[in-house]
Amino acid sequence: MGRLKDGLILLAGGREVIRNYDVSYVFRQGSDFLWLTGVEEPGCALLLDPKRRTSALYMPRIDDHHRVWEGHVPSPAEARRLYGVERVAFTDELPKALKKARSGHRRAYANEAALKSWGSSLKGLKPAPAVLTDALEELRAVKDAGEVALMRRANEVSGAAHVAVMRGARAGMREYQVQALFDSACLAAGLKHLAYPSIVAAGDNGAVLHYRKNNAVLKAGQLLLIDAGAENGGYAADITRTFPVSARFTRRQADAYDVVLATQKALINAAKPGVNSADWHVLSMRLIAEGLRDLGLLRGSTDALVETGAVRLFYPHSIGHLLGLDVHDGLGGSKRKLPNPTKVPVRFVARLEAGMAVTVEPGVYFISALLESKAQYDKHKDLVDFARARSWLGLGGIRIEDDIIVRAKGLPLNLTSVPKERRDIEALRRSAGHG
Ligand SMILES: [Mn+2]
Repeated sequence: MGRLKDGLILLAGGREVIRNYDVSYVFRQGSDFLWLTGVEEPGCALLLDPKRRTSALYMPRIDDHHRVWEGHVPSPAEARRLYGVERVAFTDELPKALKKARSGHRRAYANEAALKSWGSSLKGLKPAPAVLTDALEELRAVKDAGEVALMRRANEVSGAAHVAVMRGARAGMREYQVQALFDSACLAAGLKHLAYPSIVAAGDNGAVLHYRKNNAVLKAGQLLLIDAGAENGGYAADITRTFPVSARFTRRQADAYDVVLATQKALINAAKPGVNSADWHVLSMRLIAEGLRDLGLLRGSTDALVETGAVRLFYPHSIGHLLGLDVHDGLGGSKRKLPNPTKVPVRFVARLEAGMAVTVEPGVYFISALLESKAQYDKHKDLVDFARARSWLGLGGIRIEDDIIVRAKGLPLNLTSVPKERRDIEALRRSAGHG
């Protein structure tokens, strides 16, 4: 309300989506709505009036049929206590309320879903959904102590689940059986929802950035990449680890792993307030370029490897993203947006600030679609040893991802404590009986 004083603010929460017949998809509240209200029920709306400084939550009117099939839904009086909102009413009363509330306002800071449902009651006010989204992005980017506590617990539970996977995964299992180890550990520890569908990728599948099939059989000698996290009160953990299906890394796996790990640690240490996230990403590209040059996969100057995009054949994504109620938590709002000072295309270009939650997730991948492409070969043959790189195909991908909170002074707070040193991972695998 402090940011959007000259308009009426109206947000529609999420609605249930039918999967088939009378079965709905698992409902997840829209993150903006959840951030503002804490309400996890579908079909609600929030009306904020900055002029009169009032807030009202609108909930669907529930009948006995609904109560028979779906069970208890909070009454308006209960909801007022639960969510700390001044007024609670039913959504069918909202058009009438809008008629009253709109007087004296010029703009409607309503989200798209609210404009769709109640736009006719807001006629005459200038709709500004993008301004509302931007304000919320800005507010959500910096976490307060309560949010950090929720994220810390999401990370602790997810971290323990990653350790359970490192102990339990073995050759002969399907990737989805490894997924079951992770998911069940989170549920057993008290977190019912995952932040996103777990990626479990053995061997070559690790080179597919958003691998989703999770149905291949794990084989001895492969690497296993698992990118998975639970959510707590809606707040996500987003953690990736890569480890050998046998107890030990092969020489090549170890060499590539060490490049990623050294890069990841350096990038965590470099996450400070004032750093432009585009520069931070370029630093990750430089470190990976230098590491792969030492392995004979790349050649030429670090500048050239970054500026031509040659390093992107092995590292085609960026260093990280904001994290919060969404696993990819917006871009920090337009006020924080900076010009990109680099020659490299980057999506998230903002100044890092104390209190921001960010993932740090460099990776190295051996992707046949890039390494066997004639166009890529013609473009990068001077800087990439394609013959050598192709001999690494099949190794898959290595990504190491932790979640950090940028701090005003000193190193960031690392919420993730899953083993990532090679010797610790190998010791853990051995102690769990893997050969
Ligand atoms: Mn991530």
